[in-house]
Amino acid sequence: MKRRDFVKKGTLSSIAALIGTEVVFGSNMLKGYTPLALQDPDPFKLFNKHKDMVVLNDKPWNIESQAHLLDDNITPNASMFIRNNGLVPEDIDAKNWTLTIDGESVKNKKTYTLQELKSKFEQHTYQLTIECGGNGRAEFNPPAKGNQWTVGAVHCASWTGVRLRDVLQDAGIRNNAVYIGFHAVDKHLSLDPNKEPISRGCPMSKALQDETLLAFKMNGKDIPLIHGYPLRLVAGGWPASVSGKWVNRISIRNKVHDGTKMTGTAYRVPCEPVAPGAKVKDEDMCIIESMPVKSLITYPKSGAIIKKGKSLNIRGHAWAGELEVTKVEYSIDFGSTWKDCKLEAPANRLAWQHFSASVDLPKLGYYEVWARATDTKGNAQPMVLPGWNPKGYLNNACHRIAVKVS
Ligand SMILES: Nc1nc2c(c(=O)[nH]1)N[C@H]1C(S)=C(S)[C@@H](COP(=O)(O)O)O[C@H]1N2
Ligand SMILES: [Mo]
Repeated sequence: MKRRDFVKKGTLSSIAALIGTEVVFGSNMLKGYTPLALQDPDPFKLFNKHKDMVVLNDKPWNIESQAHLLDDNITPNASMFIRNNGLVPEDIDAKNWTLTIDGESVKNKKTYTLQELKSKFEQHTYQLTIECGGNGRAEFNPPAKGNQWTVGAVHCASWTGVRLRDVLQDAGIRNNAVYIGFHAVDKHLSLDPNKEPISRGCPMSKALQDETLLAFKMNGKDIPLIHGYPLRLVAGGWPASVSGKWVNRISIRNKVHDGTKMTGTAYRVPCEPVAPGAKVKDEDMCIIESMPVKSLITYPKSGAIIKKGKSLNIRGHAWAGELEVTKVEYSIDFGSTWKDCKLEAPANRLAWQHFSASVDLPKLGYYEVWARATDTKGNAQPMVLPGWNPKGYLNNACHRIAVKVS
């Protein structure tokens, strides 16, 4: 039973049990009245999140992680950031859930139950790095509107599902297909049923990759509601906005998908670099595809104090969108000199890679440890903010932590 129903039907003593103490003048409450203590949900309890997560917005829910919470190789639910454009759907009926494949370029429009998807197609599990296009937005100047993510809008969980490719091919893909677009059941903030909060997609080449899944499990369990239960599109390495949660329809399009947040300036950057603060025309903005190379020091937590004479063991993860990371280096002198970290191969394509190093800090005092990753094409993270863009996307500047030797 949902808490709200419980409160509606609840007796005074059950309400008291939920609040944890007696409601002193409770018998005066009107029938159906919900006490304030039960009106304002605690997001950490509601979504099973770590108490150090940072709430950026509650309507819609946007909750950021922090570097030190992302230390696990496979991100647990408790540390996964939440990004919503609309209202979290309630009353999900997984038993009667269906996925429809339609669009101009489908050969036969088809609808599958969740059970059919699970039994008809081979299942696959991949660890996939999913980073919000706006991760790092808080640093841009002039500032960009939108959630002020710092570094925590990224996760790499393990996703299990069927390949989108297998399902699209089962329905049949016409030769003129260029893009897919997802549709989901979350509601627009205006509650207007004709408006979708978000409906994005990707070119067929990305849709047909081995690792692009229609997932029904995350870290071996049902996907938590807030991350897309019961069915989620996952397209690792691309802006997380492509990975539609609560998906019930995928359209095979004969043109670039034109759903909500595909057009205008959403998830687009200037096709050519511009000066900070410049006005950019819509037609000069290009859709973000692969995310850029990036890394995060997840241990120790920034602010750590090290005993003199001890070396400092650092570790973290690095990822590079569609590419692999070939090198992670660290610097303790503000980027003047760099040394190699130990770097592991990814668990599979599009999974983040783990790095570690033993860092010698020569004398007492304050240091910063910076990390810099390089991808297979030789692109390295910039030491400071990369190209300014109107919406504050793609900040892949080197992550840094402060440490003190005392
Ligand atoms: N249906 C639906 N899917 C969605 C969104 C949404 O608002 N609705 N937000 C997108 C964006 S912008 C991001 S960054 C990711 C966030 O995924 P997470 O909340 O599981 O971390 O979901 C994407 N998929
Ligand atoms: Mo996002």
